Amino acid sequence: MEQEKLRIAIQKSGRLHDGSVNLLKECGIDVVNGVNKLKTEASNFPLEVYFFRDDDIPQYVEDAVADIGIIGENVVFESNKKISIVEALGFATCRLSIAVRKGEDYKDASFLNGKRIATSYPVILKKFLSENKVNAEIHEISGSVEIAPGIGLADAICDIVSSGSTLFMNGLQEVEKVMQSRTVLVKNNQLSEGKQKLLDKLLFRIQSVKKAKNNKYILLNAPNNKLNEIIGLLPGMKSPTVLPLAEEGWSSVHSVLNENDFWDIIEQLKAAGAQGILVVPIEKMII
Ligand code: PRT
Ligand code: ZN
Repeated sequence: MEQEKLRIAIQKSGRLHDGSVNLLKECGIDVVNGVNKLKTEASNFPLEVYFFRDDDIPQYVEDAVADIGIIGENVVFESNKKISIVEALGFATCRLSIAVRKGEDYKDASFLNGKRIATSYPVILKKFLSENKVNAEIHEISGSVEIAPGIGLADAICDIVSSGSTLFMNGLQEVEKVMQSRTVLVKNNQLSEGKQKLLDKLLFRIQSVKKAKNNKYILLNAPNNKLNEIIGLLPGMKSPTVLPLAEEGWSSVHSVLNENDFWDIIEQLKAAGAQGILVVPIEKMII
């Protein structure tokens, strides 16, 4: 019997394309470049890769044209399809915000009452407005939302923001954060047992890659009389590895540090007498 394959839908081109292909690559899955193709196959994992517009992916995953997909949470919530989020992927993070013309005296959402708001996200915006008891007119437009206030098409916009420079360049100020959006892996709700197993295998790899990115491998030299203090500063996966150095009275200490605690702990290690500190990226982390 032919082996079952998992079908993943990723963005054909755009902000999520490279991140999606890179993630698969980091998981040890080679995807032949398929920019002009609808579909390609991984050479070393039972995976078929489909290239779609991101907005179409929720429907295709719900309809089981693809089993899983990579999209922004903004698209997941806007589409309202019966699919499930399985994992946040940690790239192309952004937020969906409301912005008004610079200089407007905006105090709270009641400012938006009776106003026209241009957006490509009518579903999410409608929910926000009703939660905030605002009665505004929603103008759905599909691109270049940020120019709408400037050309008199709207009084406000609700759009994706990442650095904020698009708003700035269009004379707008961000006034409400409607949602934070991460890029996520989604799945069809009725995966066969075989496909779920393949997904679990892929997820295990994705989680190992994510953990590795959040952690660094650290090597340092410690005078033996400071060893206990230095080891006490290192969380490590279990406990640090300690090896004697050729020079009497010194040891080499190896451990793993979380990115978030990194600078704090390095300072403390130096203060405690650690020397020759080396910090190296970790490729995969299996725990
Ligand atoms: O052709 P297709 O439909 O597949 O692509 P698309 O044009 O709809 O999507 P694309 O590639 O622009 O974005 C895909 C996903 O990336 C979005 O659904 C978000 O989840 C995520 N993402 C992350 C962003 C941004 N950052 C982003 N900055 N999507 C859009 N933008 C746009 C935003 O619309 C605005 O025009 O960038 C501008 C704002 O950026 P700053 O940096 O100036 O604030
Ligand atoms: Zn799109």
